[in-house]
Amino acid sequence: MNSTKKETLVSRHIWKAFIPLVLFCFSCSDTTTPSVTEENDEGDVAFEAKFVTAPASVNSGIGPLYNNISCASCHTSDGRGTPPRNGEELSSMLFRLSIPGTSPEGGPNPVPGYGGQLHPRSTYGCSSEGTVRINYSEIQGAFPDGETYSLRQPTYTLINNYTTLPAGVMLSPRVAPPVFGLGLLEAIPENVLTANADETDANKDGISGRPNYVFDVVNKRTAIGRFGLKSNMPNLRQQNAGAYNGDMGITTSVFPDENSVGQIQAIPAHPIEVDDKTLDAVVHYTRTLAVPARRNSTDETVKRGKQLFIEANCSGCHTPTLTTGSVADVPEISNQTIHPYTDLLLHDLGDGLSDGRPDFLATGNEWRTSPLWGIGLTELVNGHSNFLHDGRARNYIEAIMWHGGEATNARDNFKKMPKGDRDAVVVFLRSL
Ligand code: HEC
Ligand code: HEC
Ligand SMILES: [Ca+2]
Ligand SMILES: [Ca+2]
Ligand SMILES: [Ca+2]
Repeated sequence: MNSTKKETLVSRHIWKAFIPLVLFCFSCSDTTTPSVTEENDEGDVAFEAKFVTAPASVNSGIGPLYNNISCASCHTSDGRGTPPRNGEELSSMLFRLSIPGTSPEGGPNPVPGYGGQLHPRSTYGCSSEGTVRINYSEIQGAFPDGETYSLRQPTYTLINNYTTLPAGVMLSPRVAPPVFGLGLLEAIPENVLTANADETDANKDGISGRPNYVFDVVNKRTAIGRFGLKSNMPNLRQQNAGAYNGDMGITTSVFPDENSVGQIQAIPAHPIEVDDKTLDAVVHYTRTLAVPARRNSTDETVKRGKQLFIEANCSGCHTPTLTTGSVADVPEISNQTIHPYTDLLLHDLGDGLSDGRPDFLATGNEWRTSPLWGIGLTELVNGHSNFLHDGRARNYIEAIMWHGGEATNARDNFKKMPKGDRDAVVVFLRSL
């Protein structure tokens, strides 16, 4: 990797509260000290900015309906959120909503009075749309050698709804994922993604990943999906503008209308709340936030764990290596060999993980392969190890044992491993 290209990658900021030192590379072959550009400082500040009720002189216009007040309040330290613990309110987890059918763009069909997302918080003049009660039950399991594990099965019930819900409302729980390395994922050429797809499972390995195709609202056309937990967003600009609008009630040029569809009468007309300069800075920030460096990659157990990960065919979806294309004006992310451990494709992971809610082409059972880079720092940075789309898994083993559907063979290969090998896979994941 060309080291001069990397100098503008923001590394100082990621996971900054904990480890301001190591975070410089994707391929982990050199030790360039990263610096931060002015544009990224602006994006960094904007990512953390806490919005307040209008009118205010800065960061004005939260809501009237919203989930949280800043990007960083959900993407904690640029890492991941959690489901609420004992009696806490929803904070870094949100619920997408829809009814059967599709929107004119082919996306989820919004719920009358609620739109496409549940908004538990509101400013004065509007009501909270409701919240979700989460109950967990435990499903006991055991490995052939007798070691036990327990899977936490959630049930979600929409409660305190401000107005009648139509029949057939579908809920999709989603916890905020980490936000580093995304520019590199955006820079993977589309033909690389489609080349990894195998929708009819021609090679008969039980894995039939396929791309999602979603709606690009700026260019008004269908585009391959890359972001969001069902690859339901085409690019970072739309993803970030969508987050401002959907998660915070902040309008931009991309989404100029407030999200408070059912209570629109409560809001006087007003100019957009975040201008293009700030939106562009946030996009640049999420595009250039560096991936944490690998740790212990030459350790013997880590190497064995990686080998086992490949032999079990975890790598059939969690693709270890990809190459980015050229991105105009962003040399930092162009033509890089990366190790994201994702194919960005949709895979049916079985009924156990299903949310039962389609999202463009994704069925309820299908999810985007989670990138595994950086996952090993979750506990250090976020203080927990809640994995999967709704944070139900409490550790790596539970995350793996929830895999079903196309990942059944890989999961069973893991399940059959002797304990020492299972531990080595976890040690490998912790090194990412
Ligand atoms: C209420 C919590 C919450 C807030 C606030 C929030 N996000 Fe997110 N973010 C999420 C969730 C949940 C997802 C996954 C969404 C999905 O699957 O549709 C996500 C996804 C993303 C992604 C895509 C990550 C990936 O791996 O595909 C980016 C980028 C992102 N958010 C940026 C932002 C920015 C920028 C802001 C502030 C403008 C923001 N988010 C505010 C919860 C939040
Ligand atoms: C058929 C494709 C496929 C295979 C094979 C597969 N995975 Fe996954 N993996 C996924 C998808 C899709 C998700 C996201 C599921 C969700 O969020 O509900 C995921 C999520 C994960 C997560 C949680 C990531 C996070 O950020 O929350 C871990 C850890 C993981 N996989 C490890 C493994 C290991 C280890 C194996 C091999 C034993 C494996 N996976 C095999 C597709 C696959
Ligand atoms: Ca607003
Ligand atoms: Ca709503
Ligand atoms: Ca296949």
